[in-house]
Amino acid sequence: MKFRVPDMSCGHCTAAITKEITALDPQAKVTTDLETRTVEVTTERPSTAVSDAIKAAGYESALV
Ligand SMILES: [Cu+2]
Repeated sequence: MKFRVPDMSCGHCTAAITKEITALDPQAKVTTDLETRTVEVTTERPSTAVSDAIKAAGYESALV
């Protein structure tokens, strides 16, 4: 699944988002792209749980 995270603007943001998603699912594969402000996540968890984790990091997201 892939999310657009408009306010993700630097390495601090990507680290915070990756940390929260990994807390949700330690097996998750997280790839962030600052250029397109997207986060690609490979996980068994539902997208709603992942977007909640991104929100917990302090960011709004939309499923792409
Ligand atoms: Cu940042």
